[in-house]
Amino acid sequence: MRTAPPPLVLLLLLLLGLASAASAAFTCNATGVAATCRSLVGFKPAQNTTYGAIASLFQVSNSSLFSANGLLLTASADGAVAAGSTVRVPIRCRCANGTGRSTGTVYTVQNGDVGLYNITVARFSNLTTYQEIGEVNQLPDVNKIVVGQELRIPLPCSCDDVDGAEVVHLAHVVAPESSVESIATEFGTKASTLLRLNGMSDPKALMAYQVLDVPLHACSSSITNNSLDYGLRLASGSYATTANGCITCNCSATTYRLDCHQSVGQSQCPAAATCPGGLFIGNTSTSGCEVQTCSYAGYTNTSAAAGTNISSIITTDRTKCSSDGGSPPGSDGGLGLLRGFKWSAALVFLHMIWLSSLQ
Ligand SMILES: *[C@@H]1O[C@H](CO)[C@@H](O)[C@H](O)[C@H]1NC(C)=O
Ligand SMILES: *[C@@H]1O[C@H](CO)[C@@H](O)[C@H](O)[C@H]1NC(C)=O
Ligand SMILES: *[C@@H]1O[C@H](CO)[C@@H](O)[C@H](O)[C@H]1NC(C)=O
Ligand SMILES: *[C@@H]1O[C@H](CO)[C@@H](O)[C@H](O)[C@H]1NC(C)=O
Ligand SMILES: *[C@@H]1O[C@H](CO)[C@@H](O)[C@H](O)[C@H]1NC(C)=O
Ligand SMILES: *[C@@H]1O[C@H](CO)[C@@H](O)[C@H](O)[C@H]1NC(C)=O
Ligand SMILES: *[C@@H]1O[C@H](CO)[C@@H](O)[C@H](O)[C@H]1NC(C)=O
Ligand SMILES: *[C@@H]1O[C@H](CO)[C@@H](O)[C@H](O)[C@H]1NC(C)=O
Ligand SMILES: *[C@@H]1O[C@H](CO)[C@@H](O)[C@H](O)[C@H]1NC(C)=O
Ligand SMILES: *[C@@H]1O[C@H](CO)[C@@H](O)[C@H](O)[C@H]1NC(C)=O
Ligand SMILES: CC(=O)N[C@H]1CO[C@H](CO)[C@@H](O)[C@@H]1O
Repeated sequence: MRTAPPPLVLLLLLLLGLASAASAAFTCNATGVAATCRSLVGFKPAQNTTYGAIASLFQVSNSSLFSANGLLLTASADGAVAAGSTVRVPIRCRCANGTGRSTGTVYTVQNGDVGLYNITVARFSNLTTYQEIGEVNQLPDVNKIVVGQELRIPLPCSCDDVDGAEVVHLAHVVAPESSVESIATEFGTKASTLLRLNGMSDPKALMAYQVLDVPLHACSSSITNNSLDYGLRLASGSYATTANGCITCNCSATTYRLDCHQSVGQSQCPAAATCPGGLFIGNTSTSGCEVQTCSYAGYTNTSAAAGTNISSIITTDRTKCSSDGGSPPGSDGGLGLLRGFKWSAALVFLHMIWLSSLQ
């Protein structure tokens, strides 16, 4: 057991002003159902590790970690992750009082953890600060920790739209040699957007190891706000399974539209369900100038009689006639893409009924 505090390190840091990034929390003004979403943190392990170890460190499933990084679900949890490489970890974000935070990760203090600062650097690659861990866990003294103690680890996140568009927020730890411009280029955003989002006025104020809120272009989805997976936003090149694993959605960088289809090899799912026009989820049909896509729009989970599980997947049918399409006036940004689409009112409820394994 050790409680060894690094008072000198802390004191030095405070004196040098290096600890000024006391709050890594991101702005999040979203309210209501929009105040909860899926967000990402860019984790850079300090030591060689595995996907499985990262999943257990952040308490996320192996499969959600694979899918957030574009790996197949059949990837091995023992797959090696080299020190210093970046792995995107999907976290559940909650917004309150203007800031976004994830508190789903609980860390158990281990032998060799010399204090909260050491934990933030050596275990969580600077994604949080020792001040915030102290605050969230109401620790009177940030230097007093004991092996076996459980600490909630606050991680920065946000659910806000950026410039009117849906994004996935990524908590990015700034590498020493990078600039606001280089980070913007790396993640396909604008330097001005990064500055505004992070409340910075001067790009030169960027500090090494500060956590930057980086908005990633998200695929637009048809998931409605009454669905249990509302807020499932995916960045390009990633995918996720949802609706109790029955639906898999991919985000492709070419269309920036969420492509969802029935998962293969899931046993507790309903038989392939159809949309109007005989389409299956994810199918598109073209007839003349009309294009119909059967899109996944979410699921609900209404509890039924004991032992029975009923969920409903809602699908929306969308049609486009190229006669209204043409070339949309380019005055309204990203929304221009949706011009010419008519959203039909068709909603299909697919009942997924399965017997509980408990008899
Ligand atoms: C969020 O709210 C704060 C305080 O009300 C405001 O200063 C800020 O501009 C808002 N941010 C966004 C992105 O709406
Ligand atoms: C990930 O997979 C490993 C190895 O199969 C397993 O030990 C671990 O429990 C899994 N982690 C989670 C969070 O499911
Ligand atoms: C970490 O893994 C890399 C290969 O990915 C290897 O070259 C290196 O020796 C490993 N380092 C340690 C400390 O095991
Ligand atoms: C938000 O602020 C209210 C009132 O100031 C407070 O009661 C509440 O605990 C705060 N919520 C969080 C998550 O900080
Ligand atoms: C933190 O602890 C690790 C061992 O977990 C150690 O190797 C490292 O030097 C420590 N870092 C600091 C900054 O104290
Ligand atoms: C975390 O920050 C410390 C300095 O505070 C630095 O030495 C270390 O390399 C950083 N680690 C990562 C993964 O950014
Ligand atoms: C859900 O979306 C509908 C429109 O699609 C809107 O009228 C309603 O206010 C939204 N509900 C919530 C709780 O945001
Ligand atoms: C979705 O992504 C997964 C993993 O990259 C891939 O195996 C699958 O074929 C993709 N599905 C579609 C419909 O693009
Ligand atoms: C669905 O409802 C059942 C019964 O109320 C509950 O046990 C289960 O956790 C719910 N599933 C989800 C994904 O919310
Ligand atoms: C409903 O399904 C969920 C997910 O498979 C399961 O965790 C839950 O126990 C089920 N509830 C009932 C009442 O069968
Ligand atoms: C025409 C077409 O794309 N049909 C596909 C619709 O979706 C089902 C199930 O995902 C596929 O089996 C069909 O090939």
